[in-house]
Amino acid sequence: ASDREVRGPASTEEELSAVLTSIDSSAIASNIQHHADFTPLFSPEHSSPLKAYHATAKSVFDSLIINWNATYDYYNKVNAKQAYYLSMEFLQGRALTNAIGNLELTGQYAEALKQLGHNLEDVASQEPDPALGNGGLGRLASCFLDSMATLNYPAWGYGLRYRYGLFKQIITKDGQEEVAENWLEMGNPWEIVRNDVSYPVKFYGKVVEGTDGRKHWIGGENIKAVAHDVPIPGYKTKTTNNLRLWSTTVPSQNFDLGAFNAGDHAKANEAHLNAEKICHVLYPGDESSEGKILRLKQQYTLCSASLQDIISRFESRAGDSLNWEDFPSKVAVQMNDTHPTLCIPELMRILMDIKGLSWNEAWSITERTVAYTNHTVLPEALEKWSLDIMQKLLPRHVEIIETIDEELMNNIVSKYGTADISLLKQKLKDMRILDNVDLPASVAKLFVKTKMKKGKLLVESLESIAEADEKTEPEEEENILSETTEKKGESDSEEAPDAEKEDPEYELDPFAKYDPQLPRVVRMANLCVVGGHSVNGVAEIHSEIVKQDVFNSFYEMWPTKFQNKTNGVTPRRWIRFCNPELSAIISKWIGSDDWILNTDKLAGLKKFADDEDLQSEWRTAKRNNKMKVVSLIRDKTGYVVSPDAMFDVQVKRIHEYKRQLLNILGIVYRYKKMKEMSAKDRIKSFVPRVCIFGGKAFATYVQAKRIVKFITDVAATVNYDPDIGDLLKVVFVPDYNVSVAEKLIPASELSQHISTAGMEASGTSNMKFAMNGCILIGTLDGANVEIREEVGEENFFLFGAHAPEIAGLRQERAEGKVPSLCKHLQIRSSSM
Ligand code: B1H
Repeated sequence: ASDREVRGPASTEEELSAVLTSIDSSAIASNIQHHADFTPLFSPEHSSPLKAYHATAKSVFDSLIINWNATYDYYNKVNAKQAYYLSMEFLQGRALTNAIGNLELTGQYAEALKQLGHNLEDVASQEPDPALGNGGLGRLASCFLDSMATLNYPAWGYGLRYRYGLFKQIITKDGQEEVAENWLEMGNPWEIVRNDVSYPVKFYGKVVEGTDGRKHWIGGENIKAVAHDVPIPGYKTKTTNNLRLWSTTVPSQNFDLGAFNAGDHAKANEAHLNAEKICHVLYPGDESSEGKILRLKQQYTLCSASLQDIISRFESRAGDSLNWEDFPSKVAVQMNDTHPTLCIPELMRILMDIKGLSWNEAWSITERTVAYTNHTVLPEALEKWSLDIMQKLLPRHVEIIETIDEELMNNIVSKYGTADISLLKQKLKDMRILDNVDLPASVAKLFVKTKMKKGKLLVESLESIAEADEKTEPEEEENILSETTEKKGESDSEEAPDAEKEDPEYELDPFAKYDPQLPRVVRMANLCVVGGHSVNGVAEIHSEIVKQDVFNSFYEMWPTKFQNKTNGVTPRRWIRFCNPELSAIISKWIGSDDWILNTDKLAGLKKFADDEDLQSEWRTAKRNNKMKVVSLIRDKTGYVVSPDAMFDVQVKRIHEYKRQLLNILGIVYRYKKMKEMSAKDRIKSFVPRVCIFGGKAFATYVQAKRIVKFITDVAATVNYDPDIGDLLKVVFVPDYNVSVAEKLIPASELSQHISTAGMEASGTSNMKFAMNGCILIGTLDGANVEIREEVGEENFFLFGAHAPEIAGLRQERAEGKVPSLCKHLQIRSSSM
């Protein structure tokens, strides 16, 4: 059915069945009716939009299944190398409009629903918007899935099927309140439960050495991860990939029937609850240690179940010619940030303890298989796990991590040597995976000083250090322990230790010891950089900061590991489907709709930029989109805003570094200026604006919640001020999510991307706004830099200090100086 040039493996043969474009609307209508009649989830008497939605979704799902199965069979048959995107978050947004759009069946479905007395838009709006992600990171994962299917790449997503996604945000007079979002309440027509695809996942227990020489992880708590599959259709292609989400339950034999029959119902259900709570919520509050353990269990469940599944697929596709060396040429595991870091020790564990490979074989395979995307350089956001918690929960993985850490240290020692001991210390400090953990004997011996004084030994491991020292070659010893060689020579003498003689006492450099006051932690990002073959940042400036700053020592060690992959967004969801009117105008003027597959083609509009007809069509589309937002704002906030005012939008997670506070303070300033003027001057001096905010604050992030409250308070003051009228309105749209974004972005005229330079890794809404004909005001941060290059400086309001200036400005502030206004900070009052 597709006439586009096919590029991937999925369409190079005739394996895949045709996309069902030939289906006409009456066939679709009877299919929808069939589902409404024979799978009645709701009372059969009347056909509500909700019932119509479920029946429609089932009918679309039928179409997807054919291509989905065919895609799977094809990958199996050709044993394609498959990419796996492991992510704790997928912010999929609604599926219906996207699926029929990608199948090119939107017109037919609209017509079919009309025949059944419904309207497609109303029906589509019945779908809950599953919030299985926080923001940019989760949405990026979903955009990648769409693009990979569209490009016919054999690629799957793996994630968790949270029972409740991110909270629903309610705005009250006290600011943000969080309410559980039960997105599965009415069932999910877009998934298939694969009860036959499940894997055991273990926590706690202990490690024993078997007679076979392998390590065995035994006992503990055992749960079962069950696959739920969601089809990911590509656009204008037969390729339909898979998003596999795990839910957790108990292995069936675990129900304590005895306890139940004895009346102890709580005890009987304990194991169930314990297993199922792993997938209850997207981000369990981790202030408590229970919350931390749950989050770690989530991460491990994702890694363990996904890797067991990937490995079993690899084995079954390899058949009789199974060769583990082939693994990296058949499997690529991309870790979306550090949340799936446990993939590294888990793959090592499976390869060594279950498949019987040696450490070196397993390490080489692991390293070539996994890769890591970094999404943040904020120190507080770099994941650190308590070693003590991890040791209890995943004892075998901690052993493996300790060995990786030790090998890393040996690498560092051989690269930097011991001539400059403070450099060596610095490198170990920067790069070690374990932080505030004793150096292992093999490394600690480099930091031993010996004294001849009697006294209490300082560390228990001294014995092994002494042993290690005895084996050290004399030249090396001299080099390492130059200050103390003489004294050590005595201790190494052949003479039997004499109790009467002064015993040598070894004292460790404080560097080699842990501080019992501080927590011992595993630095997940360091493990990712060491264990993977590739590390990428998500925009040019961010990737530079990754190399030059946050991971500089690693960059020095492995310069070729580091690369940039600037984020992107799917033009299907973010122009074609969310802004059909603008899309039609673009296609008409370009003379083709191939820009939907290749956004470079949008440049074809350039030559018509001054054409008044295009401009007028463009303005009409924008105004129609604004009218929809006027209704949305009225419905959600009660405020009535004018579609003739400029829509100035800042929508993203609420965070200090994103500087919603700066935006709202600018608004307060503007409001005060207005109040100082006469009505006549006011109208002359200001362009009418509606300042729209949206975004959720993390539930325990007090400062962010205060910003939300402040914005809504400013709104309540400004919006009711009769002096101001339509000149200024401030709106906080509650519960910002993908479907709200799909309405706001096409209606925006100015959007704010004003993070402190160097803090926002990329930002992705900036791309969506730009694609919908909205002008950006922003700092030189994240992908703003590249967007500004693309759209041209004249179409971007540059704002704020540059990244390299920030440290100096902070320093000046800390010293109590008023920062010198650097050249980028000069604000003309007329631009307010
Ligand atoms: C981004 C996160 C993130 N970076 C921790 N880091 C989380 C970190 O639940 N957690 O623990 C969740 C999310 N998210 C965002 O990723 C960046 O801030 C954006 O700048 C970037 O565009 C996006 C996608 O790369």
